[in-house]
Amino acid sequence: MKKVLITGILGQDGANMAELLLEQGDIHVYGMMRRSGSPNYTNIKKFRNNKNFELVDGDLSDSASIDSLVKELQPDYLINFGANSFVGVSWDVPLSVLDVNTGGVVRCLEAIRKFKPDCRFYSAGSSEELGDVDYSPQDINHPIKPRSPYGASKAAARHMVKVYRESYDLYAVHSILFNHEGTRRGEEFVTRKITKKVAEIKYALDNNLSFEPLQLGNIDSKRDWSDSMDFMRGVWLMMNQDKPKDYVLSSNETHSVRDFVQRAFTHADVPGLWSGEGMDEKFRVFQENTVLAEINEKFYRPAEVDLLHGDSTPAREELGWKPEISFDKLVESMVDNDLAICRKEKS
Ligand code: NDP
Ligand code: GDR
Repeated sequence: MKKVLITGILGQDGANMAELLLEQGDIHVYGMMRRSGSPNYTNIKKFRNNKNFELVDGDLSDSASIDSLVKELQPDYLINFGANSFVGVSWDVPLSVLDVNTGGVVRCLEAIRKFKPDCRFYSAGSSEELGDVDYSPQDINHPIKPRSPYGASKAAARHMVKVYRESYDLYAVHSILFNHEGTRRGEEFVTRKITKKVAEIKYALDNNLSFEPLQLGNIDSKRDWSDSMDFMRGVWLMMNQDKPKDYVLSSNETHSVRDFVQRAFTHADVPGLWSGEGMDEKFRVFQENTVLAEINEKFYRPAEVDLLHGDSTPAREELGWKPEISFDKLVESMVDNDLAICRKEKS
């Protein structure tokens, strides 16, 4: 039975990848989590008791813990989804971001080099590495021009993966993942923040309750959003080729935050329109004055990546990968999920 060690197991991608691999029935998944704080097991509750699943302790900022996991478990694959992944806070804790996102990758590579050199390594790179974009759509050859400590930390990780791959002949991949979301998405990211609030507002309107509008920062920023499950299939394909190669995964479409808001409210049967300008722009119920969403300066970032639009043609042609979940379906599934959670919580 193949052994796969996944870091960041309680996050979105770690849980989705574990679910995908466990469905195959012949893979043993070790999910690495930090034992500190108060862990949230929501994302893994569906498979936590699967006989082929085991939680293990480790911290990407601690070399000893990564070394001993690789030495003892002897994994065939190490898929590194653990990270300080929220771009917005990366200005507040830049050194911690660098330590976990770059140092963590080097710690994994070192552990593999020392204790299991044939273990295949996956590093989750990001479209945030491209940052100040030169052209659209962006492919794997796009210059690296990060705009945040997070983006810079991932760019440095990318260089380290290349160095280790070439120096030690490791099967190590650092792919560029554009934004990917879903029902396991953390609530601080804009898509989930929107769908959660849409559900709360819908419930309030249906029950004649008062509510606070959704508050957002830069609604003009554009992202290439996909469903995380589609990406997990792509990552697994990348990990099972004859030779390691870095690919872009993206939907090849781009949508603004403003557009996401409109679609999410429309799907919840609360159609509305954006009106006004700049900081005074508001999203109101169609032909009414009720404000559903507004701008709050607090959610702006010190520097922004204005436009992300990927080109994943090589992954589609060479890996035979293609996303199955459209942007509309993604928004709808996230809204439906949050409506159900909201109703359950209030009942
Ligand atoms: P999440 O934030 O949902 O999950 C990240 C996980 O990493 C969390 O569970 C967190 O654990 C864990 N973690 C944080 N610090 C450490 C540490 N020091 N040691 C061990 N684990 C740690 O991210 P996603 O699942 O969305 O993303 C997965 C990976 O893909 C990340 O590397 C992210 O940067 C990258 N990526 C994601 C994209 C996306 O759109 N989702 C796009 C491009 C790249 P805890 O629960 O304890 O906080
Ligand atoms: P991003 O995702 O920074 O692209 O990083 P996020 O959802 O946080 O932001 C997307 C865009 O929305 C704008 N925005 C807001 N964002 C948040 N979080 N909250 C708000 O209130 C808000 N208002 C507007 C942001 O400014 C931004 O332009 C994600 C993460 O998963 C990274 O780990 C990953 O590498 C990249 O995607 C690709």
